[in-house]
Amino acid sequence: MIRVWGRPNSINVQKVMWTIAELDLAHERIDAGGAFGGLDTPEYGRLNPNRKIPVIRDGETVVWESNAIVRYLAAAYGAGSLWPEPPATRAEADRWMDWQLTELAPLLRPIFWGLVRTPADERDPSAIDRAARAIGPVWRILDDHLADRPFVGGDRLTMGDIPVGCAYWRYRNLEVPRPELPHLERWFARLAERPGYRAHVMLPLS
Ligand SMILES: N[C@@H](CCC(=O)N[C@@H](CS)C(=O)NCC(=O)O)C(=O)O
Repeated sequence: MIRVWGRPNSINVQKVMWTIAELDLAHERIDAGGAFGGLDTPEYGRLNPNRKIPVIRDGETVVWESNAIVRYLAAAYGAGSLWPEPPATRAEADRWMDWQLTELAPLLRPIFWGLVRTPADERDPSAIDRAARAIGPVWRILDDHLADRPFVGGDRLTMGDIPVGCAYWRYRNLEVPRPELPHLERWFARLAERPGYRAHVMLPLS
């Protein structure tokens, strides 16, 4: 039984819950973070010294950092499916996971926080606008990559789709100007057929 700490509206928790759903793993999720609190206890600090969500415990193994959790679960339970065995295919999946954290997240965060988690009278419209203009060309890089393959890592869903799939749901639901992203839209339609994506990612932004 895998135990997950985190609230369902956190993008980083969504990555983990979607992965668990794809792998059909027995699990229990404990609400933590945001309005649920619980991150400042000594016990939580021992689980994750960063006092962030998500964290998982699988037997004696504790993992924090969402993309590391997705990799762990894929390696432990998804060999040949979410975890591609050939190193070159795995590197393809892997690099889009790092890309989500390093290239996309720093631009998506100010838009999401600005429009969803900041009261209207406290928003910084110029910071939101700057990030919204900057993120379009970054998404176009993934759009180009998906022009000739159905999923990020090739013919089928891998761990590489998970972080960017969670980020794309947020992006396409934020009220900002977006470029045409036809290949991303076709990929999104494929993700939206998956029960785990619908249950854990396609949620109202909050
Ligand atoms: N790089 C970390 C970031 C973790 C993170 O920033 N988590 C946020 C939620 S998405 C958090 O714990 N916020 C405090 C809270 O929810 O109370 C990861 O990917 O897991």
